[in-house]
Amino acid sequence: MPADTALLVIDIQNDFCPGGALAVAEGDQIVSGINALMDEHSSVILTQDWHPAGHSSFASSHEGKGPYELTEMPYGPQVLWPDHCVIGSHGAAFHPDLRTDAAQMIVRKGFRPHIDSYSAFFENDRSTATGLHGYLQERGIRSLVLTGLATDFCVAYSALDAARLGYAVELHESLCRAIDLDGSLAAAKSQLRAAGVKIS
Ligand code: VGL
Ligand code: ZN
Repeated sequence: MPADTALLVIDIQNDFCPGGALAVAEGDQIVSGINALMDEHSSVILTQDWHPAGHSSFASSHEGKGPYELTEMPYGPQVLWPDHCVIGSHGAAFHPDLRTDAAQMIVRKGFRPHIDSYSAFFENDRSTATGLHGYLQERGIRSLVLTGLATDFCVAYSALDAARLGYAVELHESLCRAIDLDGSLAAAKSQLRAAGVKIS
């Protein structure tokens, strides 16, 4: 891979794998393929969903609401999730087989109590930056390969932001797995295609 291409690995954490709090079906089955892909990239970046206890994206923080219901946040509609990826917990840790040693940068997101963050670039208010764009610019990265969990949430939001910021974006669908809530996977894929993201 050219030196201006980076591999961005989204949220390969215990809570998104079978047995975890917000398990994505087959989430663990992509780990070895992602590890192998790391060998082809000179720049590897991981993201880690990283929420304080009582986070506003947790259904348990909203009386009368259950997981996977929608609520209205000051920044717009927000899906409510089971408690997951609580800072420092086993669920927030990377899957034990992920080659974290190969990563040069780990971006943590969702740590502000009142804003969720799906994208590796911007929180769900769409304006609070994580700092990843500045990091990539300073390293001269212009093209991104995305893999990880979940295809229709954190991977899709990251890919859409990356495309909007001007990166060439390729998403390896076989190295992603989806939550697929009420057609969210099909909706995400059509948005990704419309944004010029290459789905391979
Ligand atoms: C994610 C829901 C809540 C993801 C993170 O990684 O796709 N989904 N937090
Ligand atoms: Zn989360």
